[in-house]
Amino acid sequence: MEEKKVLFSGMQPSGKPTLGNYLGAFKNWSSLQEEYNCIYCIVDLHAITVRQEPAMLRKYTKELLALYLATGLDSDKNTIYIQSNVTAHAELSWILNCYSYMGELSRMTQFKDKSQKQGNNIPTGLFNYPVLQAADILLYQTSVVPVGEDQRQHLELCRDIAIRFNNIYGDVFTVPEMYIPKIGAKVMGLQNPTKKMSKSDADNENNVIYLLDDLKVIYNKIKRSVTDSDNQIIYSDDKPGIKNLLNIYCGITKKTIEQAESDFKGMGYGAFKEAVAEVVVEEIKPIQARFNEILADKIFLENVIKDGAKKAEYMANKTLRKVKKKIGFIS
Ligand code: ATP
Ligand code: LTN
Repeated sequence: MEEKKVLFSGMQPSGKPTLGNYLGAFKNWSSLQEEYNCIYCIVDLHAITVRQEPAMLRKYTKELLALYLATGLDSDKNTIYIQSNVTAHAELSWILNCYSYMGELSRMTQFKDKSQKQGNNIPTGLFNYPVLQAADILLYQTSVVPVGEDQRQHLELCRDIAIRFNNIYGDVFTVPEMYIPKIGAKVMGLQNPTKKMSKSDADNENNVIYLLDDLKVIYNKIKRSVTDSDNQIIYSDDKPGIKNLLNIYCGITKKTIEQAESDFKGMGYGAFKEAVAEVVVEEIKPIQARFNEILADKIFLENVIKDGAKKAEYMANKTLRKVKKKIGFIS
C-alpha cells in the first residue's frame, strides 16, 4: 500500500478560539484526516512571541486540545501534540535562522502588524516567528499545510527556506504545498468587516465570535453585526459586512455564494442575519457539548498529550538527525 502523504497544521493557544479559526482551519482539518497522515500541533512556542500569563497559557492550551478533539480530530488516526513537548522544533528553528534573511523576514505583514502593538520593545521571537513555523512544517517532511489566507506569506517563506537548504545540501526537506479553503479562509470582524477576526484581538468583544461563547451571545452578535443601508444581499467588495456574512454562511453550509445569493434574494437584512445566526449556532452547539465532555476527562487528555508527543518526537528527530549530519555536526 502506498504511504499517505503528511499533512501538518497548528494553532496558537493565545486566546479563545474564534469562528475564523473554525472555518479557516478546524472544519477542513477534520475532513482531511482520512486522506493524509495528519499532524496537528498546539503551537505554544509561537504563542509566547507575545507576552502570555502562565495560568492562562496552560488553560488555553488544554482547551485548545479539547477543541481539536471536539471538532472531530481522532487522536488514534492523527498525531495531536503540544509543540514545546518536542524539543526538535526549537533546535531546527535555530538552525533555519541561519538560513533565512533579515530582508525576507522584515517583509512579513504579520510581523509588521503585531510589532506595531509592542511599543519600543519588540520581542525578537516575533521577528523569527515564521522561521519557527518553517521548522514545524519541515521537521515532518510535510506535503500539505491547510491554513487560512493570512498564512500564505509564511508558507511561501517556508518553501523558500526549504528550497534554499535543499540547494546547498541535497534533498533534505519535502517542499510543502499550502491548502487554503475557497470559502471561509478569511472571516472578518463582525463590527469591523475590513479586518480579520482574530482571537488575540480583545478590543471589542462584539467583533469576534468565540467558539465557546454562550449560544445566545453568538446569535446576538451576528444579529448586531455591521452591514450597510441598501438592503441588498449581494456578494461584493463594496459591501464588506454582507460579504462576510455570506462567506460565513457558505463556509458552514458548503453552499456556493451564487446559491446563497439566490436563496436570500428579496429578503431583508434582519431575516438574513437570523438565517446566518441559526446555521452558526446549530454548527457550534454539538461541538460545545463534546468539548465539555472531553475537557472533563483529564486522564484521557493526559494520555493524548503523552502519546502525541512520543509519536511526533520520533518523526521529528529523524529529520533533525539528517539535518545535523548534512550541516557537519558531530553526533
Ligand atoms: P492570533 O490572534 O493569536 O494571531 P489567530 O487566531 O489569528 O491568532 P492562529 O491561532 O495562529 O491565529 O491561527 C490558526 C489557524 O486559524 C490558521 O490556519 C489561520 O489561518 C486560521 N485563522 C485565524 N484567523 C482566521 C480568520 N479570521 N479567518 C480564517 N482563518 C483564520
Ligand atoms: N502561524 C500559524 C500557526 C502555525 C502553523 C504552523 C500553521 C504555527 N506553525 C505550521 C501551519 C503550520 C497561524 O496560523 N497563525
